[in-house]
Amino acid sequence: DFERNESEADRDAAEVSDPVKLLKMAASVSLGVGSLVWAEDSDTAWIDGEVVAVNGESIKVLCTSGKTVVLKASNVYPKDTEAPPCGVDDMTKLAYLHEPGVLHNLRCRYDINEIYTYTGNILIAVNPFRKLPHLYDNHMMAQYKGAAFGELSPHPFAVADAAYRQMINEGISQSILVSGESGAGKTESTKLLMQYLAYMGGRAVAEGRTVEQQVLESNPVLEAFGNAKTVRNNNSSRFGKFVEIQFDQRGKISGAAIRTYLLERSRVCQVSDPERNYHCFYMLCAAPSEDVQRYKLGNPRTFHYLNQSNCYELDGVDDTKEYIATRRAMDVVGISSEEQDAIFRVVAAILHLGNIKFAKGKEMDSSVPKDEKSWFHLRTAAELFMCDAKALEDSLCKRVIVTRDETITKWLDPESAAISRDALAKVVYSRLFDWLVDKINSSIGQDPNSKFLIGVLDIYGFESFKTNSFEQFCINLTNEKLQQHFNQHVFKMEQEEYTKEEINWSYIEFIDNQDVLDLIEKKPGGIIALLDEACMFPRSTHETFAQKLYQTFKNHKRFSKPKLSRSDFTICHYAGDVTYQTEFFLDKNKDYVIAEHQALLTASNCSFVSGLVPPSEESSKSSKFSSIGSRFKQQLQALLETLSSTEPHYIRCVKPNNLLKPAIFENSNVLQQLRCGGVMEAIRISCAGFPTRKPFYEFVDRFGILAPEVLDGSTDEVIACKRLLEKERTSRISDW
Ligand code: AOV
Ligand code: MG
Repeated sequence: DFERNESEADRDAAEVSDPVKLLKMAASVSLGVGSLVWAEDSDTAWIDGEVVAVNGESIKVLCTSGKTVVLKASNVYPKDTEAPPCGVDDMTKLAYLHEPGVLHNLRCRYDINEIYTYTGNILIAVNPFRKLPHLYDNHMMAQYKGAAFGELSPHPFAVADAAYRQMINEGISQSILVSGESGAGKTESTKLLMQYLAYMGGRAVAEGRTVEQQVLESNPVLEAFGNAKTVRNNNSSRFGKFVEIQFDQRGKISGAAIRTYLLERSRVCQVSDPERNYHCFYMLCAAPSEDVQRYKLGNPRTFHYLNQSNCYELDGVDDTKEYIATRRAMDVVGISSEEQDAIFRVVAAILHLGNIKFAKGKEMDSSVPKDEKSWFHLRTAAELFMCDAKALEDSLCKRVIVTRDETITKWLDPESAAISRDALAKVVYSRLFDWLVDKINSSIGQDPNSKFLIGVLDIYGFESFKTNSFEQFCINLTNEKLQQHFNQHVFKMEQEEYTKEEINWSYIEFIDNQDVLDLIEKKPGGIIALLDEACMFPRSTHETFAQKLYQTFKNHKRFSKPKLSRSDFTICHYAGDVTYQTEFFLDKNKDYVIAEHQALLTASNCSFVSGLVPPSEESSKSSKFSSIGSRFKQQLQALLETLSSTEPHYIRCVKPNNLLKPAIFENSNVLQQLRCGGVMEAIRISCAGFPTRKPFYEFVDRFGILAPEVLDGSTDEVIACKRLLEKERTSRISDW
């Protein structure tokens, strides 16, 4: 590494905290008339052109689009004229590691279907939105097996292979963290990683249901129940997932554990056009007719939980086939046919439940099923849940209040009864999902003697929508935590590299987001703690909660109150500001089963249904409060502890456009993702030091012309480089 001398490094030390300056420094070559450059552009982010005039700090550029612009020098970067037209497979091979260079490189590669690129050890994957089967077949896996990292084209297989070999050679557990926004390709990448690990760690013998087959087949099962079409992705995972694959001494897969995080519950009852509810509902409606009859289903358009949106079918997806495939996958992961029957009975019961409408009853403020149709759906739901129809009606329309001296039965008005119905549907569905995860885990089995593992994390990326609720709050907390982990790791890797080459790196800093984490999860006093407090205090509303936040964090530099709002708050996240609406925070944070629902399900004649609500929770009638936020925080804590004990590898997925179409690469969109995913930050850290790394022979090749006399052909490259540098220094001094 020769790019700069010490005095320059000293000078830079004072400026390292400014990323723009840093990037600029990394590209510190003087621009003159005729220089080929990248100029900042409001439409395309960056446009290339040629400098036609320089006037102090302002530079005039003739762009390739034909227009001429005058820009400040800080908005113009030199263009890498040596990079091959089809790009380089590792960003660190670029002569200038700046934003336009990185973007241009990704784009050139994407145009020729090279969707994978490294930035050092990080793999960037740009979603092709088209099938590229040749990239992932057995032949490909065989090629990557044992190949040195960086030798073949960048690929998830290479990352998985590096993890696997590091685990075997050094005996250290590994993790592969896949991130990116919705639809960027996290789940697809995760499946490729699992496919490769199953290939490497599988047993050659065909045992029927091998552990690795079960691990792979857990994907379609969890996707059927936990994925749905959203505006951002036709197969969007509505939960986070960490799959831990355990290996024995010989490197063979000996067990696995799947942890899931925060399934989106609201979707079960509420779908907005053009999204869909969870895939399993449509699959079951499209099942072979004997199954449709058995579960008393029919056209999905007749169910309230599905017909709130006009979308029923997905392009290129046949729900009948999916149903059969899901059943087969359930067989493989060890779900018996009786259990499968119970699962689909519950799914069907939820659809019938959703069709029960309520009208005013005889008593004041009471409710009854509205019409004969509603009565029919109520009876059918009860039948499918295998519980008493009257008990179901009561649990939806009444509440029993136990006071010190008496028990009072209170009616619910039609509106409250509908809320009660939806609460039941959500609880049953989320418990069903948890049951599936538990079942898959116990049937795959854990290996208590496993020496090491490889964990694969597929978790929701940073979210910032027009309205952001509790879910976004939790998702963004996850991303803050992972970002901290990522920064610390990238920083550590840089340090190690420098120590190896005996280079002083003490001037490199990185931005730590500990202050945001404290704001959210500090105990006591953080936002989650204040939310829990509000949930336990009966008279709190979202407005009193917001007031409390405003008071507490008045002077916090990561927190602010939007001017025209009485209950929103804004957090300044590492990836940008997000304003949260507190309206449903309190409700969504409370985790409990309504006692009447608990009693209803417990009394079911179907042990599967009663098993969904274990009796230990019967005490939920008491005011004992369990918080989703706090539990999620603990889950994250445990996840990060696991991750810290592993050697991490990173895959950053990028979504090239929001149309979900091939061959469209939107510059600004991609840049935003590179920034949010920490790729730019990783590059920044790298730029703070010695970003350009050239092998010795290239250096001699490029600069040998400056002092041809030091090269006598016989000297080795390292000595030749040293001589070249010494020669260069003495000639500079004599120039003075
Ligand atoms: P996500 O997991 O990142 O979103 P997916 O992995 O589901 O995104 O990818 C979205 C869609 O992009 C897939 O259904 C494929 O159609 C396509 N796709 C992604 N990667 C590839 C690939 N390597 N080759 C071909 N097509 C691909 V979300 O779960 O919404 O955050 O919550
Ligand atoms: Mg996904």
